[in-house]
Amino acid sequence: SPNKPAVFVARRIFADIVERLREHAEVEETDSDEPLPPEALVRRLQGKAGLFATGTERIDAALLDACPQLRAVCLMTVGYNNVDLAACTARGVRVSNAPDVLTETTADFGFALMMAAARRISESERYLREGQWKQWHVDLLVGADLHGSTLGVLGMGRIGQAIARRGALGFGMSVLYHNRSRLAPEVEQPLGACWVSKEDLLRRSDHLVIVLPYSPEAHHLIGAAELALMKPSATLTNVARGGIVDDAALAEALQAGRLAAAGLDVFEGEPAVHPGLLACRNVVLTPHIASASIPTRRAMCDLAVDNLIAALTGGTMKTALN
Ligand code: 8YV
Repeated sequence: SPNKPAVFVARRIFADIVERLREHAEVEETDSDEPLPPEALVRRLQGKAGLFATGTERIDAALLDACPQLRAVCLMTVGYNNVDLAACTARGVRVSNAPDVLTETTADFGFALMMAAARRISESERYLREGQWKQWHVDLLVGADLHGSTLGVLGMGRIGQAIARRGALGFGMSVLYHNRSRLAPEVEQPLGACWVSKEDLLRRSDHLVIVLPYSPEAHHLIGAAELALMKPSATLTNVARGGIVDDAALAEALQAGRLAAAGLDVFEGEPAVHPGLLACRNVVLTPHIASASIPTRRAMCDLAVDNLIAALTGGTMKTALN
């Protein structure tokens, strides 16, 4: 109907969720799993008041100026590092992300990656599949323990806290964290979590997990100098964003035995992966799937659709960013 606002869905998502959006909006969608090049996105956005976005689209002043009818950008992701929020706000474009709905799923996966790295699960499976398993050795594929060790959380937001909870309450780990601000005592206490400096966190952690939002200030926050502070027996897990860790420096540290193992779901320049990391046996690599459970991916899409409908019908977005 001509009264419904026009929206564009920038990637193929769940068909029934698009149908729900159609009840409130004139929907144009792409059936593609490929990211749209910026020019194509601008073209498809002509005349659209809303955008259902997947976090990878660059939403900047140039795009906004080329799409003057755009009123709302709703992301199905928690990370919004590809959105120039100030440029949106200046043009009256409302923006939302999708926090909370993916917290526990992402924490589960971060924990799984950390365990896989510590206990060498990927490496063990490769060993078995390659037919190398001929006999038992006392030190065959021995790894590091999680229980009783020190968990370090860099970025103690929702997901960081959910990982800390798993470590403290489920695995008897001591929890250290570094964050711009300290948690309230009533949040720290049940986890036994201690705020420490970034340097102390690096020095003291047996298992470091990175769960920080990406920003230009966070670029290469973990580089060669930071990795050098870590214990050679430690593991590093990243479920945040590529670019926070200097992948070349990490590959070097892993290859040189200056770090025991890593679990990585995100990469600089993904979907490309640094060849040095691909060459390391002691790293578990996954294709940015930490939030990828069926209920969670659906909840992320549902939340973005709820926000889009609210923004375009004069309602209140549940998780507005501006
Ligand atoms: C997405 C994410 O799967 O929410 C986020 O910030 O990183 C993931 O949940 C990914 O960003 C898809 O582009």
